[in-house]
Amino acid sequence: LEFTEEQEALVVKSWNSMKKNAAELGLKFFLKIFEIAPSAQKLFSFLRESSVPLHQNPKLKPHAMSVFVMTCESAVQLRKAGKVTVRESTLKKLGAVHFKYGVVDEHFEVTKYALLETIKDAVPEMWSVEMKNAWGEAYDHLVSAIKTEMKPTS
Ligand code: HEM
Ligand code: ISQ
Repeated sequence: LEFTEEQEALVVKSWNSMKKNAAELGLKFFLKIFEIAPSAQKLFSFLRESSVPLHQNPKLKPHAMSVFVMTCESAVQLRKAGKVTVRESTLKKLGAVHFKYGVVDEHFEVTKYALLETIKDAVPEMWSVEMKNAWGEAYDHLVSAIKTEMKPTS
């Protein structure tokens, strides 16, 4: 099953419309994850070690945005190359970090759900089953690429 130009367009179009509100979007994304899986909050060192409330944490927005940006980039790569083509070194780093911090399959599932809900709330007028599936597929491919590198560094 290939990733179509239409699917790529749905992802890119919605991201272009959402990114103006990056700060709000990032906070909502995090809050949705922690609403479903409160214990996931403990995984993030910059939240554990912080004395300011969640919404004032300076690392929150850039971190949350990296998930949106990388998923959007994966949609482009899937259409162009039929697979996720994140740089080898980036993928190794991502795999190692997520392994080290104890991220498991359930976290990836909750995060997928939260990502899709956040997009739905951000661009309700654009939202459709096709858009949901396009973002979902791009996310799934990115996650399986990260998972292949989730092992201890020797
Ligand atoms: C760190 C992206 C899924 C938890 C990171 C970093 C990136 C990233 C870019 C920073 C890595 C670095 O330090 O260089 C992604 C992407 C994901 C994903 C693209 C899925 C497509 C998840 C999930 C969880 C998670 C499902 C758990 C709910 C973490 C944690 C860190 C991290 C705990 C380390 C944060 C710290 O420095 O304390 N992720 N992530 N990630 N991610 Fe993810
Ligand atoms: C996963 N990895 C890093 C940062 C994140 C921010 C929000 C939601 C998920 C994340």
